[in-house]
Amino acid sequence: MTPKSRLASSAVERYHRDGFLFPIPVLSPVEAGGLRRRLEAVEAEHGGALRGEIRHKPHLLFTWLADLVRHPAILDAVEDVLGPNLLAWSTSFFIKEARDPAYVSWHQDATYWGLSSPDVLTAWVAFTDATVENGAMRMVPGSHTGELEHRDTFAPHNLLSRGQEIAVEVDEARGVDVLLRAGEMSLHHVRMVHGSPANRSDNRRVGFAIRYIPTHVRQIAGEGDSALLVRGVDEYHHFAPEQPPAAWRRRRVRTTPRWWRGRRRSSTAAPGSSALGSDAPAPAPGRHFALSFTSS
Ligand SMILES: O=C(O)CCC(=O)C(=O)O
Repeated sequence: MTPKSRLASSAVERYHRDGFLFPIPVLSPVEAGGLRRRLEAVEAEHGGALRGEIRHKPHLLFTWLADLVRHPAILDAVEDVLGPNLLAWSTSFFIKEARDPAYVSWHQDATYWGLSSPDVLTAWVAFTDATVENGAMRMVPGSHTGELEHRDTFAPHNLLSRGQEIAVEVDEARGVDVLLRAGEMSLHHVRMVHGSPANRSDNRRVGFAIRYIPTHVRQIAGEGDSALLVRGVDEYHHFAPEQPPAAWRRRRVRTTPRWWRGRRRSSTAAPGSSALGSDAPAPAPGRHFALSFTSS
């Protein structure tokens, strides 16, 4: 059974005070195990680690990830923080293999995403347990109130695309380990100072980061950004509407009454344009359906 995840008002207050919240149970262990197996099947099909375009917004490629970004338990919690009208702006896996030197330097997401408002959060969904040994994220409580200077390092084992890191001293002793069981998630604010060390364990650590924004947020760093409406209505149309994978659309059509289908189409219509990336380079418009692999 899917756990319930409406947040208590004290939990929402804690999120606003600390800038993060965990653990929030959103998937059953069986669901989490199923998602991990799906990921590993894709990895096997592609000869190992996810590379290239599959790494950017994979929820637009795979139905099981499209379902995950719209999972009611995840969206209920996100809605309690960001309100009822929600876009999934970006997704990516953060995977650390067993004994992997890969790490994530201390950083704030806000500094390189170009979004108009700090009303942005990440839901980090654990496909495996996240422990101190396997490199769970660490967060500095209350560090989300301002933006700090960053520098690009391009350090070889840094999982961030430019190895960006905070250019001033971070009080690491205040860092909190975000420990999760498979199927739980954490939420973190777009200005949260966070990072994660290498995996010293014999097991892989897999997290799926979903970046949610309310529909009023705009992209101010460039033209032509896009996002997927996952709950409510988009009355702003600041982002070109993205399409979920084809199989997902087919299933929705089968289960949705005819009168409602017409309403949905017209209420989400907006001018189309190309996509702008988050941490990864911008993909070419329409590339999602040019790739040749199974989408579910
Ligand atoms: O998974 C990690 O270790 C880091 C993830 C991260 O930096 C993020 O989701 O913003």
